Amino acid sequence: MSTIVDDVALSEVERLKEESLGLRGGLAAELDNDSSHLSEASKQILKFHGSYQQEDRDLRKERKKAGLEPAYQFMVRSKVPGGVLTAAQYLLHDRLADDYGNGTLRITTRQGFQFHGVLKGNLRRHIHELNDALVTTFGACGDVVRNVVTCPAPIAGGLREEVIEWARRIRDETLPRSRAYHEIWIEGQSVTREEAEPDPLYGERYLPRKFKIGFAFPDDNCTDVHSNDLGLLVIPENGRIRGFNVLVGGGLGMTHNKADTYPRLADPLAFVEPDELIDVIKAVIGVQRDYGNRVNRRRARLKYVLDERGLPWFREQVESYLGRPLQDPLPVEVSGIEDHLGWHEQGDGRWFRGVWVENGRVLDREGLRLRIAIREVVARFGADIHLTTQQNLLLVNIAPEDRSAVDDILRTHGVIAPEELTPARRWSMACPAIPTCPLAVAESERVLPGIMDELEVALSRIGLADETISVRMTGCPNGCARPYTADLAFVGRSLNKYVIYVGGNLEGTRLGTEYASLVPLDQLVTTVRPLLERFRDERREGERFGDFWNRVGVEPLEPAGASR
Ligand code: SRM
Ligand code: SF4
Repeated sequence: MSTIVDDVALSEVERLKEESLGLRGGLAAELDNDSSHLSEASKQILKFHGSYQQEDRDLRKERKKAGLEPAYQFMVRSKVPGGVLTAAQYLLHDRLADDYGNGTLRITTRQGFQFHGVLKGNLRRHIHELNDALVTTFGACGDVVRNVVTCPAPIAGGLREEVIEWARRIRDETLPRSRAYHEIWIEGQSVTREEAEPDPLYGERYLPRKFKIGFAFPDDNCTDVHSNDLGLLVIPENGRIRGFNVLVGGGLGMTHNKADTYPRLADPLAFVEPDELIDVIKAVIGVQRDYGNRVNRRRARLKYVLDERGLPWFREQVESYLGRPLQDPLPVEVSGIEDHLGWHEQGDGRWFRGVWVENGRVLDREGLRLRIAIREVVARFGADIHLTTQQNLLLVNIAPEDRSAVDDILRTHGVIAPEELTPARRWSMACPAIPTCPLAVAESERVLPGIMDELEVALSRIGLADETISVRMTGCPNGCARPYTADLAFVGRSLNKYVIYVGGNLEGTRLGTEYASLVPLDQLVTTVRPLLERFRDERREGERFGDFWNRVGVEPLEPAGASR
């Protein structure tokens, strides 16, 4: 396998991966020692196993002052292709949130569940128990293929089940070959090995960076397919899958003030028939493995290989790895999106109910006992749980006669029905940010509900209460809640200050542009208000907020604090 970089210049993570002997390193031994946290090297390797070392940032100052070490804790992420969990798997997640986590479950923007607040001493048991229920965390994080996303809604004749099977197949085909995960978490060993198992797909250094794969349907891009390194647009024909348009080079992460990092949407590369899909995916991964940047992790995603070398070069490489020419992509693009909330027939006599989960946090708090409600529905009616990439969940396989009982349970526990939400809140998302995310420079999940309260008042006064606008917020520019494809986004810039983006769209086919920077949290809505008013006054019939500002063009404001 050819690598394009000089070994001397490799980033530190590259060395760690190579020396870890198949993702083992010293992790097993460190899990058994008395320390509350891991070494730098083991922290990196742990990511591949689906967990991140974090600290409770709310306690940082106080503990530092008291001369204490940080309040170390771990985030554990389960990898669930298409977000599909059986009732039993969900109930296990629910129990583990209490047994080892902080009592909440976080639905992620890639259809996984995250546990926060797990202590090191509980990590082995936690991950072991998930595996007992056939839920893996292997590859949920790290420089490998991440959770494969696809529409989780069981829509009759919608080919969804078939595509979920494809997502599972891709997971199986792209799981690292190393037995390290099995040894550490399932067998509970502390052994070290002399050598790693050969891994034809990943080699010894795995990929230069995380690699994301997602499916979508032309009329339903509920997964934001263009934000993936490798997007697969299903081409349906007469009730079957004719093939897939392969899109390459999506990714949203960027760093403020580093112009050579930026969000990018995936470009169409080729049309592939179902029987060649796995080979093409492996060829694309192979090119990224061999040509992706292993020196600078900020520039290591596939999108930069594409921009540096061009799509024609990339296509030639994929063809050469594949050993045959690719067909041109079909002229099919995304044209719609669904959030799958509320009641829908499955076509097999049963129903599913999409439940809105504010910023993906399944919790119990005053006025809302969401975890209890979901647990009760799952336990009583055997409902399976499907997670969406908008951080919501679907209660699946409900008998028609049980629908009103399900509604009663949800209502009595304070769960808001989707039709009671304003469209803006219904389509809003925030990343976790503070207190768990070490990269957050500003709040997100904890402040978006308040911002939405303010925005709703403004929208109502302006006469836009029923307007569908996607609003997304993140605590830093990494883009975890996909802010750059939203109609309106607030991206953390520094403590309590945000960059405002406008002009993306609900369908996820366009990036927004920067409108204002360094806007204090308490001025976000007032800063956006003139944009809403002008939209109301000058929009074309049926035009959406993001479409309007994309057509008209935004003139960026001077940064707040600079002379205006
Ligand atoms: Fe993310 C890093 C949370 C989806 C781009 N992301 C992180 C970490 C692990 C912080 C860290 O590295 O220490 C965050 C943990 C926060 C916490 O406390 O839990 C984190 N990312 C999340 C989740 C939970 C956000 C959410 O609101 O659900 C999502 C988990 C998905 C999953 O189940 O796998 C999540 N992250 C995304 C997405 C959206 C997507 O994939 O559709 C993106 C943008 C798309 C992309 O990858 O380009 C995203 N996360 C990043 C980046 C920037 C990567 C880059 O290319 O620059 C980082 C930072 C990094 O990797 O260095 C990051
Ligand atoms: Fe953390 Fe930034 Fe991702 Fe939010 S966007 S979870 S702050 S890395």
